[in-house]
Amino acid sequence: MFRKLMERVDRALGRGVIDEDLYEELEEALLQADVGVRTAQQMLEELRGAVRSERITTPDGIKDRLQEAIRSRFDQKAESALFRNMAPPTVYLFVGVNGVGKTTTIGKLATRLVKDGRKVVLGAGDTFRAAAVEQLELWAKRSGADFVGAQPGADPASVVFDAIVAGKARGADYVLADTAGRQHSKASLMQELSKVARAVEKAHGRAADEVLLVLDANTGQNAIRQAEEFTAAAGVTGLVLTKLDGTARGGALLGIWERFRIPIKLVGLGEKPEDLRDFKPDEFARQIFD
Ligand SMILES: Nc1nc2c(ncn2[C@@H]2O[C@H](COP(=O)(O)OP(=O)(O)O)[C@@H](O)[C@H]2O)c(=O)[nH]1
Ligand SMILES: [Mg+2]
Repeated sequence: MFRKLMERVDRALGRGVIDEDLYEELEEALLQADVGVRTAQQMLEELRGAVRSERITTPDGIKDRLQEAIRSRFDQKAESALFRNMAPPTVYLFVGVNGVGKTTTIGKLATRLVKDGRKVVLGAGDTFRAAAVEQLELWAKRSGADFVGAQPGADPASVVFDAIVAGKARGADYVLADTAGRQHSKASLMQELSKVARAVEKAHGRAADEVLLVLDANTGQNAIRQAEEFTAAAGVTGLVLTKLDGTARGGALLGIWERFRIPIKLVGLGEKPEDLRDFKPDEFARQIFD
């Protein structure tokens, strides 16, 4: 991740002089990595200030400082670990547009939780196509989670309701509920998500413990638009950024964090069960420079 950004930064720094051209190239590199204009400019301002006050003269010094600028942007005041409710089952609702990696993330998280000895129920709230239900069922089998399925076209809210009722009856620690990202309009998306939210409350007597918005890192600035719509529709409590393997565009994460201040909880680094990580600002900033 960020490989292209760092190639550009290295090239710019390779000349060995800190001048206006260098700052311009660094700004260009940040923009190319989908860091928004405002954020990129702020980071460059910070960098200029640090170069002056800390008398930074070398490319390595600049690089360290840029890394620090990225890391400090992510200093999450809000809790970034997934919330675990002391009154089980803890319920996570996964939302996001089609293809971002909701189902895969649920599968990966189920794998992790089951490995940790938790009892997990997966709810197939994406009832749009039979294949979507089967995909989640396969993840349930692979991970050792229980599965509450649905007929294609069934009401997503009632599937989520059933999954929570089953989770309670079976003494599950977690219920992870999938939803469909396909909607004809913003209005119908809101309607469906609020219906699902009501079903969670009805089944459980409380709201979902986390509403996790899944975003594909490859969509760049478009991810910001999705964040806008889903935060309005679904009361998102955390973000999951997928497909950070093999992309140069992790920079959108900075923009989303700056704008929404929703904690980033998980990142997806591939399609395999183990390709899920907690989001750690330090690690993220360090990886950028590997
Ligand atoms: N490379 C990569 N592929 C991913 C990742 N997460 C999901 N995918 C792939 O993205 C595609 C869509 O994922 P899916 O979970 O079906 O998305 P959904 O429609 O939001 O449920 C699938 O081919 C997944 O294997 C990731 O972190 N890295
Ligand atoms: Mg899916």
